Amino acid sequence: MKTHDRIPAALYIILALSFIAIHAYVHADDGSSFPAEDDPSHYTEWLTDDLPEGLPDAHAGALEGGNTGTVGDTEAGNVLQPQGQRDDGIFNVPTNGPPSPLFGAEAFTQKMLRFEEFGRKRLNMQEKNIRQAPLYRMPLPPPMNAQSSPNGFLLDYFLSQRIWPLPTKFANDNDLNPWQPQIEGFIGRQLEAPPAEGRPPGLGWSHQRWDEFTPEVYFQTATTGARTNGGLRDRKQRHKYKSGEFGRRGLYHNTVGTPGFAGTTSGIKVRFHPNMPVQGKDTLWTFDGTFPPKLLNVRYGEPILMRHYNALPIDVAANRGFGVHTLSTHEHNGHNPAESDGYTNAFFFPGQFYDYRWPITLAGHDSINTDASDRRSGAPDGRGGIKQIPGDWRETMSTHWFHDHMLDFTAQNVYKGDVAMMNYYSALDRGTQQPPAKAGGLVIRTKVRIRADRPVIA
Ligand SMILES: [Cu+2]
Repeated sequence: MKTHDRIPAALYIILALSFIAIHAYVHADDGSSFPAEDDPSHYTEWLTDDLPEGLPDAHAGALEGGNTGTVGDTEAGNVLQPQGQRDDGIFNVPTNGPPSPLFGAEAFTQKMLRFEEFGRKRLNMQEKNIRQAPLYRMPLPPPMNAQSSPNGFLLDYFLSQRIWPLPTKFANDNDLNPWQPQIEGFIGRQLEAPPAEGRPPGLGWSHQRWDEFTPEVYFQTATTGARTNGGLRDRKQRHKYKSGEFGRRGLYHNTVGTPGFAGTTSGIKVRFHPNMPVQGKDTLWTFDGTFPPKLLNVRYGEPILMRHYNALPIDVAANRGFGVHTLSTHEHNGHNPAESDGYTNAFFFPGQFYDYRWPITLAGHDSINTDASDRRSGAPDGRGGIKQIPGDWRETMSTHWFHDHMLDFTAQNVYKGDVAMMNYYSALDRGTQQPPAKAGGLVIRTKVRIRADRPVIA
């Protein structure tokens, strides 16, 4: 007698019902269903044996170009040549070269730059005219040559435009990579309709539960070579250089500490100390390509979209021997769906963008406090109150960062500068940093100002 003959009929019914329930749950939202056979992202069996013969490298196509098309090209551009990186013929990680010169810079002899906010714009996908194409829109400015990044002034103008084309659930392959001619010219062959968005195609890479976590705010940025800050985000700073320590008499009103930088980051060059040299476009790659380093402020329960452009050199060897020009961005420790989380090999090329949609939900969104009745689970509502959200308040997070996650190059690209800070605001922040107006009928105010630019001990 086989085992299943002994299973009572009631159990069959329970099994059948639970299967239907699970099935219904999976299909309740289109984002959770499985990609069909003809979908480019359809799942294949896990492969645990040796890889089949003739399989292209994971990075095939990503490292073409350069003078010789080999790693020798990146070595040639490196300041520290291979022989200078070796000790007695042994390659000593990381460089075994001499320590970096300090150019006479001493500790605590400069003012530290404050983070510069990306700033966010409202995105209302229900808005009446939102689908209307702008009358004029400048495309992503192309670089002068394959070894360059776009002109900074043009790039700033480009980034200040409203988001277009609109973000979509599926990766955008209607529009083409605007740098197609420059890329073709460099690699010496035609590309077959290279898409504008680098997010892989198909249901498997579409934004999960897009209708439920539609982005309400967005910002646009480009990872690009180091350049002088053009003040693109001055008006995006929430303090507007008018309040607190950023206000007229505040410690940070002047961003650099020398004349000409009152209430602006315009003119700030990418360098670590006034004595040190300004970093070149091939030595540092940052968000916007500028200093100060960037900060993103988000609120729980407010899904946000980052349209991330890759404005790095087309020539993979134009990196001074360090870092790779393909990008994949990871929001470190966020509760984000895989397609927006710097997933292995979901990377994008120069000229392309990638829409990262971060739902900014509490862990346990679907299983704990689902009716959002717990006052501790929430976010500032912008009016001094709390907007309650589902999920587990004990999982509330605050200080994050996001960074490049390119397979095999994460360390290099992070060290190269492709990092940004991120603050999560929650119900635990109470929406205000002010102390209670009165404590026991007594108002106590202290005013402490530490002047970092003046030594306390002479
Ligand atoms: Cu990380």
